[in-house]
Amino acid sequence: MTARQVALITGASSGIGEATARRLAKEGFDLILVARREERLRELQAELEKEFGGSKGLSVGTMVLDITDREAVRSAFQSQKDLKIQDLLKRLHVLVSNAGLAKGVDPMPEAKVEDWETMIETNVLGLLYVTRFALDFIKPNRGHLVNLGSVAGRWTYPGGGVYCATKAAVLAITEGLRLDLQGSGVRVTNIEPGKVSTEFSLVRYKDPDRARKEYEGYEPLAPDDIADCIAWSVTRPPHVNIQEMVIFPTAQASVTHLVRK
Ligand code: 8X3
Repeated sequence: MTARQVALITGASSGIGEATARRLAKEGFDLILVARREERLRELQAELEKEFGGSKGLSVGTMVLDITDREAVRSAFQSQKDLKIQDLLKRLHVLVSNAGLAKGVDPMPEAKVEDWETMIETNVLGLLYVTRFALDFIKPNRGHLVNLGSVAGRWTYPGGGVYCATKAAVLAITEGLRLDLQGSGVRVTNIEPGKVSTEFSLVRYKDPDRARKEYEGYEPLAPDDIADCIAWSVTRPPHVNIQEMVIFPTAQASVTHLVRK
């Protein structure tokens, strides 16, 4: 019997990360769930173990980690004390770099520099730290890096300049990884969603009314829709590399064209 493959998911405590954890557990992956919110991770771990553990064989570990803390990320991979996580890391095949956020929609001349720093630190540096240290464990042949880019990485919109820049960086990082990993059998995929109904807008606007309005009058994508795309990408035959996937809600034709009823 071949050992079960392990997927590590960042930002696993909610939204796309959480949906991807559920979906990959169903597909037969063991999991390492990474996020800052310990309680949410533990709840998800317990739920998944109840549904897919025992005779179904799922093993789930959690890493409470701020991915913007380089030394914490380094130590989580290189000096891991938890024996269960150590064992899971030995079987690491798939990394889903999902953790990311947007802060504010102020025009650039008025925007908060701290918001820019938070976005760049999380979406670019945090993703790079995890990728770099995870790559020491990712198995050649059947290894797979999945990056959560965005339609914002391909098209820029007013008030989104720096967020868009971070997602354009994720696209370039994906292409760089593809080139540098060529020949290793490790696949790299950039998933680029449009509007997905998650905590994203609440974090961006810090205003529940504004966040709710973001998804009113049309059917936005659900986290499960994106988890579907990720699961499909990582379950293609080994010779198939889905390099980029752009997914909009049907009502959204570009980053600036959205039809609401
Ligand atoms: C999120 C999509 O269009 O709100 O990455 O920037 S958008």
